[in-house]
Amino acid sequence: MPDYSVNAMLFDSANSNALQFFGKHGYVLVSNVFALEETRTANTAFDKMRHRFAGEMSLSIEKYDERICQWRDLWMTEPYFNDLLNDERLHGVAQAFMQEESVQLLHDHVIRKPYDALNDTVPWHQDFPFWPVDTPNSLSCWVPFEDVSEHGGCLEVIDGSHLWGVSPPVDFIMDAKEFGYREDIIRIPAQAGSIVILHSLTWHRTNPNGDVGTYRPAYITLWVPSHARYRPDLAEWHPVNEHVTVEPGQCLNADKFPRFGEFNGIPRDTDSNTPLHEGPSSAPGDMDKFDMFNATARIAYHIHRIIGDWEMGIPRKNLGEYLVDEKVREWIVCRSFEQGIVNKEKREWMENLFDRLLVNSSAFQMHRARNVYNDAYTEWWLHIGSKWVGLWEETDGKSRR
Ligand SMILES: O=C(O)CCC(=O)C(=O)O
Repeated sequence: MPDYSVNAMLFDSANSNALQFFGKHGYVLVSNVFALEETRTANTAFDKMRHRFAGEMSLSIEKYDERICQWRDLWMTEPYFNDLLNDERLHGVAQAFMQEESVQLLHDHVIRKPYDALNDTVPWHQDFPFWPVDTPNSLSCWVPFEDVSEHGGCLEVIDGSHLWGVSPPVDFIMDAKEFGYREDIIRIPAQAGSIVILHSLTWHRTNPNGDVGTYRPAYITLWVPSHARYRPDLAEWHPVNEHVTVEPGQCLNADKFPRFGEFNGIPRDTDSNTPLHEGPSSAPGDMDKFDMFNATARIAYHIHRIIGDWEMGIPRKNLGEYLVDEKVREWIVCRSFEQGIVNKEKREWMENLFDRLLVNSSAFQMHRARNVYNDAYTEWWLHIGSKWVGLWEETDGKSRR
């Protein structure tokens, strides 16, 4: 007996039954929104983009797919995705289920789970706590470009959990949330071209894709009401902040956060009865901690200290700048051997880890693409970073910055 049930409710539009279902369960599946031919065209556009990005990073597509599985802000650079975003069938659904006259895109992304490449669990989480806005009356639309079976890495939700309120953002790498056995876990298999709508407070995850020969590309758009107010303090780490040109408390700028529907321009709070969270438990400057929100900056800080630049007051570089530098790599290896942080037999493992970290940081810098599972970052912290931090704490009494 599986420890989940399988969703069997399909709706053919955002009709009143579908709205009622969404209000009760926090998710809904609207089928056949896009024709099969359209999803094939979408997949082809997406594949071309992946190949182009791999080429720009001088990687074979196989090597690229081993390390990269998430791409964001596609509408900004890829005409096909811009057309898709502007398709009324997509933003109209967001508008209908949010019951808002006007909605705004927070960002878009594709997550791909190929059976034979990067394919792991995206842990349980709510989406809203990751977003720098103040309105949990928000949602995401998840559009698979291939059929996704119940074993194919489909979305899995806790039924009705959007009514549980707002929890702090889940740190996927250091503190993944586990619920254990529950009777209300539902998997949502979906056909290519359907849309799964998820309330931004619904607890959800995806499992590894167990279907041989499938890739599970899903186009995900995240939507907030246009009157949502910008709250950078809730998610200072979030990459969308780089596109914001308004002040805290104002509505998001429509040039980078496309808006659909009539809007009077007035910021407003519809959820004043829902207490919000306080952001990640460690602050961005808290360099002795490690979490997924600030992992890149923290690793750059570790390297800054390991190679001695920190002590000499030399400004910190970004992670990619360190990792392309052979001298820096060698210095990290030698110093980590010297201090007994890493065993000398592990040189090859370290080189491989540097390569993986470099691909991840370059993919993000060049194309806003990443490995959603952050495994290289976690490995760095567990086997190198945390040991150096322990050493500094011993020698400093406390870490100086
Ligand atoms: O598509 C996936 O694998 C994960 C999607 C997800 O968790 C999300 O959109 O928040």
